[in-house]
Amino acid sequence: MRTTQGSFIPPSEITPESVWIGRRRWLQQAALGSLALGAAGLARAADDESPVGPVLKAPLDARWSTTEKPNGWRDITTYNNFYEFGTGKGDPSAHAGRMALQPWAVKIDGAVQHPMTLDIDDLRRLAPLEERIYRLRCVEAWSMVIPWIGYSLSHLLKQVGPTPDARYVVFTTALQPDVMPGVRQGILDWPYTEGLRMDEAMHPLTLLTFGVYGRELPAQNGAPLRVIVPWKYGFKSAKSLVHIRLQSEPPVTSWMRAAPREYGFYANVNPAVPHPRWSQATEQRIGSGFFAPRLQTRPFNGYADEVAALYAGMDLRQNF
Ligand SMILES: Nc1nc2c(c(=O)[nH]1)N[C@H]1C(S)=C(S)[C@@H](COP(=O)(O)O)O[C@H]1N2
Ligand SMILES: [Mo]
Repeated sequence: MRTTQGSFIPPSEITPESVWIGRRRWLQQAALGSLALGAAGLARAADDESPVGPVLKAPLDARWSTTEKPNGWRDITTYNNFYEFGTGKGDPSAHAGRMALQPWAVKIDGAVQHPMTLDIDDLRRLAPLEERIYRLRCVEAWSMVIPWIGYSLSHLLKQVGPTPDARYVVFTTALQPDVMPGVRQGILDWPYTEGLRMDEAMHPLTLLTFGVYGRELPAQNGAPLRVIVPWKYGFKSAKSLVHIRLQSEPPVTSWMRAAPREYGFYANVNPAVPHPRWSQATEQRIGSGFFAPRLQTRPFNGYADEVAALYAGMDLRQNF
């Protein structure tokens, strides 16, 4: 996902992806045992697939989960978009570990009766955690299946008592320039901000997310908490939240500001509306192998039964 203002992405930021692909290939070969690496090399490859980090367990919520096979830990934690750390898919796993995660608090204010600032422990305890296996469809036409852990954002929003003026929710994410090489390069207008209409934010599918694969979120996936909106392109699912604001006006988000023709406010997954520079009709499932057939992208990323009613009467070509 690069904007038309292409000049601000130096070639050095594009190479890490090829480095990453090289490493993957190495790991695949190691796993096949086709290289004479010995036990250490094989153990390394196996370890890469084992979840690491503090345990965070939650019962599976089958009602809101897909039965598709989840991607492996390695794909989910090494093929990332987190532009604060660079534009390469391997940059977040290489650099996000330096982010300061403690203490962590989220301010919730704006059009609410009870503005509050909650620390991460308060937030995690606010409602029962559930595991939700969601498809994630990136605007770059790849996808994954990911077992997230969290609870519906609506639980938090109800706590603060939205006033009648609360028509939109704005998410602002962490800004730690000292440890974020992408921020120093000015790729986007930082901090990264995203937004939802209030009814989208209140929909049970919208997950306030604390973990993945039975562990606390790794830094590169948006530790210590993020939002996941599975029927929208991945960029709507803002990582490492520090501020949630309710307001009456629609926000101008970071991606809208960077390239308004390419990234709309709604960003609902829509195979019928191509990105100005590529088709959105199909997608590559990460980890399925380079020669695997591409999948047909589904309207609302396959969640149309759950969310299409939110957009009744709207022209989704106009409101892309
Ligand atoms: N703060 C922040 N959040 C972000 C991004 C980002 O660059 N910065 N990238 C988005 C994009 S484009 C995608 S596809 C998803 C990727 O989430 P994942 O790396 O956990 O799969 O995070 C989204 N959230
Ligand atoms: Mo994305």
